[in-house]
Amino acid sequence: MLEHSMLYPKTTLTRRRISMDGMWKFCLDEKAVGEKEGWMDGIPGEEMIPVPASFQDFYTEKDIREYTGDFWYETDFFVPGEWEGREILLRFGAATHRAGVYVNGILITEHEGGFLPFSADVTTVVRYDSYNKVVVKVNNELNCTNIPCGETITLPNGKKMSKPYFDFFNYAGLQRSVYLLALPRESVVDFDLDYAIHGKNAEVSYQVRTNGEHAVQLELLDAEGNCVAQKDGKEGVLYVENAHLWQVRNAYLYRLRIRIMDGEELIDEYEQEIGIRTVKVEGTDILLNGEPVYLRGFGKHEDSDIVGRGFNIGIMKRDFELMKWIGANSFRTSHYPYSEEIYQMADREGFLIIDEVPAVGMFQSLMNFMEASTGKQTAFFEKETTPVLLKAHLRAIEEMIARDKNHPSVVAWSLLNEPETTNEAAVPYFKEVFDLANKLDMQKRPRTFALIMNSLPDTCKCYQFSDIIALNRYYGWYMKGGYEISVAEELFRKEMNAWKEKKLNKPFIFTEYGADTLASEHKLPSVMWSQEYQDEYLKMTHEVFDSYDFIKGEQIWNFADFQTTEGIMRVNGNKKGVFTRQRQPKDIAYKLKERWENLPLDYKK
Ligand code: GCB
Repeated sequence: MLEHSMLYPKTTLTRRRISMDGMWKFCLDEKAVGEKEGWMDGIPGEEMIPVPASFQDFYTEKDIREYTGDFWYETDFFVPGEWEGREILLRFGAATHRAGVYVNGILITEHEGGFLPFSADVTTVVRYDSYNKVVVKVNNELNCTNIPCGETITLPNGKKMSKPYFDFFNYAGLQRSVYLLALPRESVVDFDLDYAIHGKNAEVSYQVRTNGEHAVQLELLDAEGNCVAQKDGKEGVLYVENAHLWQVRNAYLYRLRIRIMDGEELIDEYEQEIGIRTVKVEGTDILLNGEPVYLRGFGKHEDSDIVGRGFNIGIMKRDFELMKWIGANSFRTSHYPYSEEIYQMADREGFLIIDEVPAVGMFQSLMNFMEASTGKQTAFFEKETTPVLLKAHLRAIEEMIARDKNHPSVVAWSLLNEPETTNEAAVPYFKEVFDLANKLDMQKRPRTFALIMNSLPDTCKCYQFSDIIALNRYYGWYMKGGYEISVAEELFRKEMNAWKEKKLNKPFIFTEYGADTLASEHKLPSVMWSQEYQDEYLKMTHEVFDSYDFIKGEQIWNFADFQTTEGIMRVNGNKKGVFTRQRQPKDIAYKLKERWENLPLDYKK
């Protein structure tokens, strides 16, 4: 069980939250001398940097952009005297990829994993009615004992460098908001919900976890603030008459209020918006509220100019506007859980999320996207260090599910992206990963993983674990692109026919397909990289999708162009975006809009 609550930080009658976002002191630690030189009491220099943000793209020096190793942040925070007697926490939305938090010189907590929140309990070390110092040592090295996987090399000139086994730039830092929190000593720690719909009415089953013995009360408020159901006790069922269901692109949110009471006295109060909906896989259908849905949308990234992977509230807004404009209804949080605010927005806008844990890079290659198409196999899960990796992976799943389980938008868990599955050693690894997700999720949402190009009907040893089979396929791009596209189509259909013959009776979705396209290039007749070729590629691919009844969704790669490691296969990043990195449409956006606006929600019912 996780030591700290993963609930989103909020101010309520009993809780206080102060944002610590802003300019923090910043310092690279090239020689790894920070601890020895006592940086936990204060870091050297006067350099300041924004939080939240990735540190890489602010600077003009390449040595900073590519910097790999330890780097430190520092700021001061004031703790009001009236908070004495409460639990005082510093809550980090994310620190990529690992961090140690020092307050007033004392190491309070360490956290591994760069895309999920953690808290430092500073109750016993803070000074009240005065300023306190927080120093955070962050490290962005990649290895194969943590996710995402990769390696760190040292160049002959002594500089370290990240070598990701994945295709996005290794942005790092305090990339999400930091909050100072004051909580009651006895508080709501966690809650789980599950839904059942009976005609016009609904049942909301719940379990609340607190860290004390006092009584718990629940209230469910409708959008107007009227209480529509209430119940006492840490476990039970809320009965809702004439329930408004949370529907695709037509969300209705209730507000769940959880209180801990000592007789008439309020000890703690926590509130969260929730949506009443069910999710289920039945045969080859994905059912929302019992009705089949066809997914259309994107694999995305948290990625934008200047702030890198730092949470950017303006980009979030623009992305949702573009997704609405184009007629999308879903996205996958490739390749890591996104900032919590993005799920809140999806809850409001009625988007379906496939929530992905940062288990990417489990096909050992610096160019996995290319090499998987050549049939290359790597014995990734046979390493001596695999048990250590598995532990980190399971921990990330636990944190992700704890953080995201109560968002109505989250309809499936993606537990790995493009792992090596052609070797028996993967099987026990997968079993643990899939079993844990099922155990932790009260709603038992469908689980999936994205299959890489060499995970084929006759080579993949792990697809049986998936409730939804999710394929990443690039026929006509990495395989037989350009004038050979007719061969690509044949090979694609051959693969789909082989899946069909397996009669798996499960829904298939495409979690990736796409072609790199430069917004600047037009060419008639088409060549690869031109906008015309992106169109041809999609026409072919969509025709294949439309030919198979069991294909129940398409999430194109990628929503927008994004930054990657530099190399001969990437032109200042990956250019498979339907939109540019600045969030303007390529030509294909208009074609996709036409297709998606005309596909019924229950397409292939
Ligand atoms: C993939 C990966 C994704 C890459 C993409 C590509 O299979 O899952 O991270 O960016 O291919 O464009 O090569």
